[in-house]
Amino acid sequence: MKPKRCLLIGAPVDSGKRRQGCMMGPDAYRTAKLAETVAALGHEVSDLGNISPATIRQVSNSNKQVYALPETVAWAEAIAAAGQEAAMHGFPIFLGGDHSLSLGSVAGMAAHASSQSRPLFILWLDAHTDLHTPLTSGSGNLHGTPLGYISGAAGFDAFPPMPKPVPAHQICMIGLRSVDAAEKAMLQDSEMTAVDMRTIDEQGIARPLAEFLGRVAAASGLLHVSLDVDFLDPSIAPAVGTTVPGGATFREAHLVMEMLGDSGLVSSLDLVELNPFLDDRGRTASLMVDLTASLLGRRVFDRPTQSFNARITG
Ligand code: 4U7
Ligand code: MN
Ligand code: MN
Ligand code: MN
Repeated sequence: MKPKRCLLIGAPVDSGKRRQGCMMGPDAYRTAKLAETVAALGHEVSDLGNISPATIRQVSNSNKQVYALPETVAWAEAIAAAGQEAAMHGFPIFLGGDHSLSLGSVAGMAAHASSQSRPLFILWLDAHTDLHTPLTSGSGNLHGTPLGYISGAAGFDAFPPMPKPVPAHQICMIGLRSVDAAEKAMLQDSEMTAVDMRTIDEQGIARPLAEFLGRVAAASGLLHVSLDVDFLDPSIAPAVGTTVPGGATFREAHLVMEMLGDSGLVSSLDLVELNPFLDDRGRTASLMVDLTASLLGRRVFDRPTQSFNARITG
């Protein structure tokens, strides 16, 4: 793999849901030696430290259930600005922080893609679809809304406008097993690719991923990957507030990251939803670091991947 300039952006945002702890995520990744691990693969790594939210302003919202909207908007503004700046200089890795982080990271990457006149594709590795809006969310937890925002849904007036909403056919979700009725309805007439765990059981995880990567490559797109800890099965990744049984296995998760790395298409990465307060001697943090290593080129043996992808899709 060509050496990258990896820029670690700590974003300890914890306002996207009521249960706290994701604020400790960036330091857990540092403790699990993320920077050292990535550097050992031959990449240049700079840890930019933790960013702070922008100024918190009062914002209006009609859904009284929504939790910590002003804080989450302030975080999104800061994360988008830091991300757009970092993308001009290297490969941003956002260390969350809960998944409301992506309200900022993807906005930043969308602005960057737009400045490069390249289409932005999104791979969402998650048990959930995160398609709610501040108007539709039943829980009021904004970590369940970033794909709504990214895809241009209504109800995000408090947030900076998405530079360019990501077209539905450029969004792929893999790992789904907890989807609300309202979200199912939103998916119904949408062109987003939604791969649930049953599809993975029946077809394997490589096939749908290779199909999506083929589309990214054909469009010369940039690819932002958002990895929610709850994509993984809770038996291997307990440190998350929203565990759902039946998630990706250790090897399924590594295979995804290896294929992403081999594709050479990934331009930015979110590591989100790690709650170190719920971890078991750091094993979830360490697994997330190892998955990042797989994305960035750690291999047992190198193999000709183009032919592998062709074999899977062909
Ligand atoms: B995560 C949920 F109701 N849909 O809106 C909601 F099931 O970032 C869950 O994927 C959201 O962890 C999960 O609160 C957000 C719920
Ligand atoms: Mn600069
Ligand atoms: Mn999520
Ligand atoms: Mn989730």
